[in-house]
Amino acid sequence: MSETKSGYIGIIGRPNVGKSTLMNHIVGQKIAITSNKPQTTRNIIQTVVTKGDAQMVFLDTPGIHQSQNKLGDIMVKNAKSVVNEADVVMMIVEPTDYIGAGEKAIIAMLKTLTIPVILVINKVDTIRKEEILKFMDAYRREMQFAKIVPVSALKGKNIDELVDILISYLPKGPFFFDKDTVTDQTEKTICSEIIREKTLRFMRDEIPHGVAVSVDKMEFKKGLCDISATIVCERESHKGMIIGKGGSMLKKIGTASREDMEKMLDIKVNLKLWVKVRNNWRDDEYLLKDLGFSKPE
Ligand SMILES: Nc1nc2c(ncn2[C@@H]2O[C@H](COP(=O)(O)OP(=O)(O)OP(=O)(O)O)[C@@H](O)[C@H]2O)c(=O)[nH]1
Ligand SMILES: [Mg+2]
Repeated sequence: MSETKSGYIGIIGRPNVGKSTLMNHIVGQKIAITSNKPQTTRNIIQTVVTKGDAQMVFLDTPGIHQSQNKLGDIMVKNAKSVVNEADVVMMIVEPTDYIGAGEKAIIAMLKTLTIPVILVINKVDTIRKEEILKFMDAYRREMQFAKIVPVSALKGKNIDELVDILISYLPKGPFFFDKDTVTDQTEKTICSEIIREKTLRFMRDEIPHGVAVSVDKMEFKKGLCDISATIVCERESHKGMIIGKGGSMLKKIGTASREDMEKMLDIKVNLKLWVKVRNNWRDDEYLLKDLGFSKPE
């Protein structure tokens, strides 16, 4: 038998740089939700990709940002904690030669590590080809990365090359998971995230940031799955907007969510949505825990 390689790959970076899009593309399935608003990912999401004799365990993380509430603190702590479990780290950035304070703070943290750090310059579909070298140089001056790889997660550009590079940095060792394992996310969690993604897509900025979703019931019957879920928001006024005129917004969120759930579960879904107000839940330790958010040990 040939020797196998396996390892954990931490994906870190500022919010909205395309971490979840990149992980979904590599795993070939939509596991993590994505949106054009920052702070979309709230938990560490694990996916497993087995390719030949190599097994990669990706850890997608919340974007590292200046947190404004307890939820933000938990998100950032969780994101930073993955570097302690990872065998390789990928720092994802946008294509620019302006390296801001946010990136610099992440780089300072990465400089303390002894594991290989690969810089991935994402979204290269948005720039002219000639600019890439300039951006690579700007980052090279900040830190000695093991590799700098330009990609487009959205267009799937240079991703196979990135995967081969990641495999080359994996330590030798047995697989951690069975070859068919894809993620640690349960169907229930993915369903609640789908609903949050639709509120991110359809609602104005401040509302989705204060939204959490819990799936209260998920029951498979003959050819059908009954799902009940609650959208938790921070204010009565937000509740009104989430429900919309005559329930129109909630219907829109529900229909789009149901379509995605049916695709994922491959079964007809009957979705019931409720909206509840929990004042300031993002700063309430008890409610945060209740909604499944906890700090790493
Ligand atoms: N043009 C372009 N857009 C991209 C690319 N990759 C991601 N995006 C877009 O960037 C936005 C953010 O993507 P996400 O994958 O949600 O970013 P993230 O880093 O996971 O964000 P957080 O979870 O908030 O930290 C979305 O609108 C994506 O469609 C890319 O290669 N090219
Ligand atoms: Mg994300």
